[in-house]
Amino acid sequence: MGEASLKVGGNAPVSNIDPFSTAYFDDPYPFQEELREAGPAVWLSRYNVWAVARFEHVRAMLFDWKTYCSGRGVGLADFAKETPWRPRSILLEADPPQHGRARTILNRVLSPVAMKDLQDRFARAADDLVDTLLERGTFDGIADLAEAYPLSVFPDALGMPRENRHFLLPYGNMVFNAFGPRNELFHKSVENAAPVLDWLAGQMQRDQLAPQGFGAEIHAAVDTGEITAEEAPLIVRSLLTAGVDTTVNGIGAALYCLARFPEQWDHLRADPSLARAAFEEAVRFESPVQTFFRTTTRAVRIGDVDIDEGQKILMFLGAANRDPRHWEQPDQYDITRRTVGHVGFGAGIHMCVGQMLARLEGEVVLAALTRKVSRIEIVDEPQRRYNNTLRGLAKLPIRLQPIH
Ligand code: OVM
Repeated sequence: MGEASLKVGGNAPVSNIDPFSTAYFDDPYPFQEELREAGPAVWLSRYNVWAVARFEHVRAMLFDWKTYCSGRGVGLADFAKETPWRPRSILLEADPPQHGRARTILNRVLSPVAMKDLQDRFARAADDLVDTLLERGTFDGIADLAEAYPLSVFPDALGMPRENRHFLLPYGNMVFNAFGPRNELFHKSVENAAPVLDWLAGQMQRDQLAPQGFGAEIHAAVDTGEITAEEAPLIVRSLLTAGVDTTVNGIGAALYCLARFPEQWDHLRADPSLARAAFEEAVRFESPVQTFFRTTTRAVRIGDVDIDEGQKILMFLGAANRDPRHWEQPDQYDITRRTVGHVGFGAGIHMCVGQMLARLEGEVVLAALTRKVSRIEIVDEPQRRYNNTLRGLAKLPIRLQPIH
């Protein structure tokens, strides 16, 4: 730290902060503050990319897809210069007009109306899980709740067969690491990639998906001519990739917040209608998806910093969500806060297409807890899970105190 004020290459602040290091993951907040304070855009000398960490500029980038494209990848690798490690996503790693065709399908499959049909089933699954966990009393809030819940509802909603669901978490861990540099974290997560990728190749296909579910609905769009038979499996892949680890870390974040800030838990118990707001604030506060890159399609100026065409810019969603230029007391978890506008789900044309599903899952889990639990206690040291993109815990030992 301390180098951020050093100016090289004209008007650009420079920093040697490594946002993909364990020191950063252990406590990102001083680093994020340094990046926000250094300037509207900061040159990251370790990776030769730009960093944007202020809310105003992250938000502007997310809305300006023409200037800040996704088609050259949303990770560190520039697809114009190197071959993607997996076939490019036609949703996440695409620009209009291709992006729009895939997006239209998923907008429909994951629409608010579609979520209504899932509501009762999802709420019942949350109730059942919390009942089981209350009987145990003490358990791991990550494995036994934050992971167990999405795994109990999402694969069924997608229409996956029962076997091989254990591949979902390692696959997600791999992809989200792969948005970062080829560091030790990445190499470790792809060590055993072959069986995972073999499973994935099959699981994307039509004949591997139940006749009812998100997967079947995506493939049905081939019959109507909306998408090609080559595109459908890739759109299913987007759900397999983005549908589990994200919600795991969202629910984990909410649980960790409510366990750490008991006055917020008491407030939620007193007014359970705040369950959705409590989840949303956890997404702002922890920002489970910390960063994504864009690539400039032309020379641009961000604030007073000049940036060339073809440059990678790392958007710090988590830093933007705690920027004191935009948020009052950003480092406080406050379930009554107006969270609208946070960029935890992104913004603009790529804004999380599964956000309604994520919120449904988060809400029913927190609502089930408020109905049955009086106290959430952390009983042992939480352990962080390191990932180049995702922020969350590996372990959260907790004890639930039942009501009565
Ligand atoms: C995709 C994809 C993968 C990872 C994340 C994501 C957060 C999408 O393959 O389309 O969105």
